[in-house]
Amino acid sequence: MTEPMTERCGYVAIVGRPNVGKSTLLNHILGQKLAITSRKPQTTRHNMLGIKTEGRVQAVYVDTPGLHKAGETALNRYMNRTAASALRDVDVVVFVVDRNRWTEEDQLVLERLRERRGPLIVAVNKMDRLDNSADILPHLEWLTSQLPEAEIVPVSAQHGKNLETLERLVAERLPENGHFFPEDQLTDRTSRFLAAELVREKIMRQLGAELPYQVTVEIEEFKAEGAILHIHALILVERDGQKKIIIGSRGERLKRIGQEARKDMEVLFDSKVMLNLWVKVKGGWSDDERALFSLGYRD
Ligand SMILES: Nc1nc2c(ncn2[C@@H]2O[C@H](COP(=O)(O)OP(=O)(O)O)[C@@H](O)[C@H]2O)c(=O)[nH]1
Ligand SMILES: [Mg+2]
Repeated sequence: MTEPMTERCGYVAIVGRPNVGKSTLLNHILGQKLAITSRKPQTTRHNMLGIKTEGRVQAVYVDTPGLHKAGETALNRYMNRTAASALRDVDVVVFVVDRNRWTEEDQLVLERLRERRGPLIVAVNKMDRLDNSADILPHLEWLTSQLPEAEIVPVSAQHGKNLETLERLVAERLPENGHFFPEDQLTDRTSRFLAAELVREKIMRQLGAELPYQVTVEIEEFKAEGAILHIHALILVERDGQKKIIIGSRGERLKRIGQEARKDMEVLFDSKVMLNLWVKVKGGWSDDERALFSLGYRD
C-alpha cells in the first residue's frame, strides 16, 4: 500500500443565501441526513459541523444559516452573525447558488467573499431543474468574471450529481494537518440537538406561511431503555393560536409531525424510537423558569 504520507484536514464553510440547498448538500456529502432542510428560508439557525473522513483526508464542513438581508429580529441578526463568523476562520469556502437565479442576497454574499482570501469553490446547485443545461453557460462565465480565483462546479445536491468533483476540489485545497476529529465522528452536535432539529424540520415542512419562525423545540428526555430510545420533546410556541395550529384538529397534525420525526430518528440513531411530543406556550414562562427547565428542574 502506497498511500501518501501527509494527512489533510481543515474547515470548509458552506455559505449562500437561504434556500439554495446548503443543508441538502451537506447531507449528501455525508451520506446521512444530519442537517434539516425545507422550502422555507431560515430553516437552519445554527452553524453545525458535518465531518467527512476518507482515508487521510478529513473535511470538516460548517453548515451555516443563509446570509440574508439584515432583518428586524434578534434571531435574524444572530443568524447573520453566525453565517459571517463561519467565513473568517475556515480554510475553504463553498459558495452555493441556485442555478442562474441571482438575487440581491447572492450579491451580498459575493461582496463578502471578494474581501476574503483563500480557496473558494462556487457550487451552482439545482442543475436538475434546468431544462437545458447549456442555458447556464452565460451565467457561469459571468461568475468567473466576478470571482476569477474561484473554481466553479455545477451540481445537484438533491440528486448527488457531480458531488465527487466538488469533494475532490475541496480535498485538494485542505491544508496539511493531522485530523481534528476521530474517524467515526460525524458532527459536533449532540443526539439531543439533532432530535430537536428533526422535530423542528417537520413543523417547518408541514405548516405553511401561517407559522412564524418562533417555534423552538427542547428535548426533555433522551433515554435508552433496552433496545428502545425514549425521546420526549417539548414544542415551545409564542401564542395560544400557534399551539392550536401545531396540534391541528383532533391532534392530527401533531401526530403526523411525530410520526415523521420518529422515522428519521430511527434511521439517524439506528434504533427503535418512542417519541412523545407536546406543545406549550412559552409566553407564560419566565427566563428563569426556562433556564431551570433546561437544567432538568421541573414538576
Ligand atoms: N430540485 C432540487 N432541489 C433542491 C436541490 N438542493 C436543494 N433543493 C431543495 O431546496 C430547498 C432548500 O434546501 P435547503 O438545503 O434547506 O437550503 P438551505 O437553506 O440553503 O440550507 C429544499 O426544498 C430542497 O429540497 C437540488 O439539487 N435540486
Ligand atoms: Mg440550511
